[in-house]
Amino acid sequence: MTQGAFITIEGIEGAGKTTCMQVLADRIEAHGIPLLQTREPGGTALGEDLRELLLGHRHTGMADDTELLLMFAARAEHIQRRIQPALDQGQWVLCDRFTDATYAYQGAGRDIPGERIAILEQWVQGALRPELTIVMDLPVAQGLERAGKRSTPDRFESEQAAFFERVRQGYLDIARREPGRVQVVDASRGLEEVTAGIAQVIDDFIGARNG
Ligand code: T5A
Repeated sequence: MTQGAFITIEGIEGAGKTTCMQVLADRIEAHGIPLLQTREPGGTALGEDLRELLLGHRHTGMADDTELLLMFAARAEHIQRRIQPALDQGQWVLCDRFTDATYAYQGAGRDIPGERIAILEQWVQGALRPELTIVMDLPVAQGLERAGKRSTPDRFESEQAAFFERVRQGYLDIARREPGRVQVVDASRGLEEVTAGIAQVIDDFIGARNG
């Protein structure tokens, strides 16, 4: 059986990832492709518990390495229990954030060297990498304003704007290094334009893959 495609969506807070997940899912499912929609950190019972620890305010000030290792602990569980089995069965997997978020937040944001993250990436993922990653890019102030309107800030959303500037730049650096995998969508536009941009990216991908 052909392996399913692994697709991820990334961006700073309030970029519109959650909103656009449904657009992507609808386009994929319209082609009759079986799809698993999931998110990180999370996606499993254990992963969702780790998400609470990571996003909640109970452990404000946790060590950067602890944060990094908890992200990869959740990811190990997620890959072994859900992502890899789904791909092996030919399902496509659409994931709200994955390891690019670790390079952007723990790497660029918290200044953990990329080489250390790469060791964990290799250990936890083996050869597994997303085939397509959509980075939703917008100015930090605009993203934080949108996120702030939606809910009270979690532990990450309570960071200073300078942190998110580094995270945004971290994503753009990944996109520059890997243009074949990463597509940047201008998320600062109105929802209709953004979703049209997203739809174009996924339609092109489906067309090329099913070729
Ligand atoms: N993290 C995660 C790490 O540090 N390392 C890692 O390895 C991983 C995997 C997860 C946190 O964990 C961190 C990063 C994150 O801080 P999360 O909930 O997945 O948290 O991520 P958030 O960015 O917090 O999710 P948000 O829900 O804030 O952002 P979204 O999903 O990008 O935005 P969305 O769709 O909820 O939209 C926000 C608001 O804006 C509106 C929406 O209606 C909504 O109200 N909106 C728009 N308004 C106008 N125009 C548009 N184009 C709009 N698009 C959306």
